[in-house]
Amino acid sequence: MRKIIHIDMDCFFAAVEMRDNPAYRTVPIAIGGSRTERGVISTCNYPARAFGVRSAMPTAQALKLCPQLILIAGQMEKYKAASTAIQAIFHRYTSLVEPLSLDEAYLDVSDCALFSGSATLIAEDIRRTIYAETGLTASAGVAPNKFLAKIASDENKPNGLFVLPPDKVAAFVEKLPLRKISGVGQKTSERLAKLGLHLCRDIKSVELQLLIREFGSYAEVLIERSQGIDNRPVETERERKSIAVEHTFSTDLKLLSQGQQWLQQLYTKLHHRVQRCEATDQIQKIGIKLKFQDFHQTTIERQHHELNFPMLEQLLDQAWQRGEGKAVRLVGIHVGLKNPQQQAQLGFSWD
Ligand code: TTP
Ligand code: MG
Repeated sequence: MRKIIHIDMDCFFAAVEMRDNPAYRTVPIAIGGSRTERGVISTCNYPARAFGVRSAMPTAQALKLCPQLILIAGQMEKYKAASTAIQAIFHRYTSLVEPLSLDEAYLDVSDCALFSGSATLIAEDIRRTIYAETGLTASAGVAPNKFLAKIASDENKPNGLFVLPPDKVAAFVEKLPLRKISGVGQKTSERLAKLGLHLCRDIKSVELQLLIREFGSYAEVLIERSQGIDNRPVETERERKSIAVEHTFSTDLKLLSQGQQWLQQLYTKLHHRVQRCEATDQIQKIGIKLKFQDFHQTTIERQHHELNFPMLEQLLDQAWQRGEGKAVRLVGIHVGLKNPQQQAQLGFSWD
């Protein structure tokens, strides 16, 4: 049984601004784009959230909800410095740290001997240390896997801790809304609701074949997560060898032109993810994967140092021909990243 901690800083960018300017601490503030040029809010503090202001909301809408909202342009350098500081703190407890973004990470503390191995006490110590050294508050979730730890860190936000011990998992997931499962967005959630599925416990009553027909390979994730199962390891950035996105179609694609349309969407998604992982400089190859209607799959890769759409189109064409007329049930694209030694030589490091 593993012990995973998920740490997520509270209203991160806004918290940095409140720390550095006491006048901001009790009034609603938001970090983000201007009111005139169709800006959007990056984040806001909790007083602003009381008015309904949220991340990714157009600034104009935020100002309607909260006219006295103080808008701050934000300084990414300051947020990056705070991020580096918290990542360094994580590494004092374990080397198994997986950063998810500037303000979030998973830690696998299964083998951490501090505090007699109590993940709860380790999490409290991490929160205390972060506050002492950066003046910022963090929330933490402790659970037997990444999926549950991430949900747990949200339970007592801000500045809170939530521990989900293994013997409480079954009861906890029973009542958990399916949309808490990562990957269940608006669309999937609506499709689930149409089938009468709202909570994790509802999945148990559905025929496996129906789930597979409706959700393709994602059915497996739904079944596992809804039982509180998540065997994904905590992967340190150094171990990450590739970044991939893929899509399983509800109806198999017969035409290459349909594949090309999907490729555009997948490309946008992958591009975004590579940027989020700050991996743009680490790309070594790009590739494509197709799974055919008979479940056979094929992969083609090319050495290349950047994401390149025309090259992916070419690879799609080649891979499609390998199917010799078979319909395609899944398209995936990925980038291969430089190996850890090469990354270290480039000075790539979080610690
Ligand atoms: P989050 O952890 O999603 O949000 P948060 O830390 O501001 O608030 P919470 O207390 O709910 O955790 O994101 C971390 C930072 O990433 C956030 O401070 C600003 C940035 N961000 C954006 O720029 N745009 C976005 O849409 C989101 C969600 C976050
Ligand atoms: Mg946060």
